[in-house]
Amino acid sequence: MAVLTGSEIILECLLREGVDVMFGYPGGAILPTYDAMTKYEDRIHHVLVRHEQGAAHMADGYARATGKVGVAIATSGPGATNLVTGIATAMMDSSPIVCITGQVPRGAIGSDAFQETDVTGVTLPVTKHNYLVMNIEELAYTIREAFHIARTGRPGPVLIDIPKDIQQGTTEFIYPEGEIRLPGYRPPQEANGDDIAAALELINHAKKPVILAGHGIIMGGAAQELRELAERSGTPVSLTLLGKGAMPEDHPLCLRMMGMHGEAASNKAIQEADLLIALGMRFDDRVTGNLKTYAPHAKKIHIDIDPSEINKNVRVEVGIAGDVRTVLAQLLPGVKSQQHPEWLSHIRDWQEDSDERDILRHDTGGKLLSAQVINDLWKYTNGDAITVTDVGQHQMVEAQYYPHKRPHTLLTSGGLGTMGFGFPAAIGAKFGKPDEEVWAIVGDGGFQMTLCELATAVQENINVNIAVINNAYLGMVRQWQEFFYEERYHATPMISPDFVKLAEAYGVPAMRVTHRDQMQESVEFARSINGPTLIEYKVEKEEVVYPMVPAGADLDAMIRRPKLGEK
Ligand SMILES: Cc1ncc(C[n+]2csc(CCOP(=O)(O)OP(=O)(O)O)c2C)c(N)n1
Repeated sequence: MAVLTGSEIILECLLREGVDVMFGYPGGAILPTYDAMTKYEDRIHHVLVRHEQGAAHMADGYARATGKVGVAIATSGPGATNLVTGIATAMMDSSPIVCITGQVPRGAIGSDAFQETDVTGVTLPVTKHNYLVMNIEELAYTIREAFHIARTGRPGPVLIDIPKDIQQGTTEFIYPEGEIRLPGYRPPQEANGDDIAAALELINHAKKPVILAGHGIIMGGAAQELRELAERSGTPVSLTLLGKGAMPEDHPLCLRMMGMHGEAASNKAIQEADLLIALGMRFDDRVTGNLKTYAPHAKKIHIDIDPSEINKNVRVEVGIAGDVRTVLAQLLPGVKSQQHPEWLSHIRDWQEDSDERDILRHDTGGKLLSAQVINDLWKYTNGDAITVTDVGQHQMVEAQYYPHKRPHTLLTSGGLGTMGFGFPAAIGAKFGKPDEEVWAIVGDGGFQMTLCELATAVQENINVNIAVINNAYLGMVRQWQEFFYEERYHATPMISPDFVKLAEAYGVPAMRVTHRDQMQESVEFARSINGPTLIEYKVEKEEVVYPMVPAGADLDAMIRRPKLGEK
């Protein structure tokens, strides 16, 4: 049996988990593991980020694009605390990542040693689970358990804090094969027969049903089952932001996005429905609006892997804690084949009304609008790229104007709404899916939070295209000021560097687009370069994303864009 150092054990265990890339930044407390990496560089590629937040987002982007566990690694103290925003982002969106942090040596813990932070304490509320390894004999099993917890049940981030002397110590390495047994951790799988019967009774007798499909469909690999349920029961499907890709958005039964900036028809259908079938979603306040008036006529079925989500925000008639794919497979044989033509034609009327309000139908007098940019990106990438957005207006415009066909193709920070996520997450996604075309779609504000990763993209020669939608404002906040704070635009006008020159200073080829007729050229330019590129789209400064449900308002109390000719 081989005697290995703790650091070697970490890397051996990562190999056995199938890890071939990790994102990180070195420092004193993790240096033994960095030193050991030199022996593993041919099997595990380490990507040197420029800020640890970027490492966590890259691991997250990798996880969202592939469904596999992403790995970030950092030193103690500031290295570890810099990861926290990325960990919280992964937690809110159920993304499986494992973060490894160095800790001061065991004997120094609690002494306010140099770069000591209680990282398990800090990350307790934002991890699915975390560990401080105090015994080298437990190291290998802990890593195995961490990956198991990250990827099973409701996925999420797990952190392992490893003191420096544990990394330096030695022991016989025995890889813990066999089943992982965790008392109290049994992610539910199947539904019981009574619940299936109760759900079928509601599905087969509904007149105005709507399916609500969330991230769980994508993470749970249930897109095919979702489609079968929709088609067999004739039920239209409304998507959460993170559910985009769960069903092709050009499918006749797809109502596209619901919620605060969702499609009006989607929201109205939810409010008029007599049955909601909620699958792998969690009734976030951005999708329900006012809970007191939410879907008042609907009976509700909720299927989710996390039992604590059932009856949390919305009380349901049938709540099933289970794996959404398994439970849908149980349901499908009992689902009656039917159509709901009247219901669908009613919904189509709402959709036609929305079409008349579409900004793309308006003559904008040569101004470049973010909707045009995103819709043209969709057109010239054949709607088939992986898009990774940042947070703000451009994120919602992406959701509205870039219809997705496949799961895992829109990656975005939904739950935490983390500005700075988009660009590093896109780098992570490209590592996970090297053969796919990856676009980071970011605002001028959020991009400036993590643009230091341009250097990482150059060092790795990673082929990510960056679309900076520059409106010279913190656009989404400006919109709230316009609607709800009497147009007092305080702290939202934003100066930016010359993004083209900045990119070029990093060694990233770049171009600026000010007119719509440059759109195709810009995509061709990005595609022609095998490495990172940046395109700055100078769009109208004072756009508004419609429709909008004001925070806490009824879901169908939307502020709408006027129709052509209306004020
Ligand atoms: C880290 C962080 N800080 C603050 C916010 C609040 N916030 C939400 S959207 C937004 C404006 C984003 O501006 P920009 O990146 O330029 O994108 P735009 O809305 O203009 O498309 C802000 C400040 C946030 N979501 N995340």
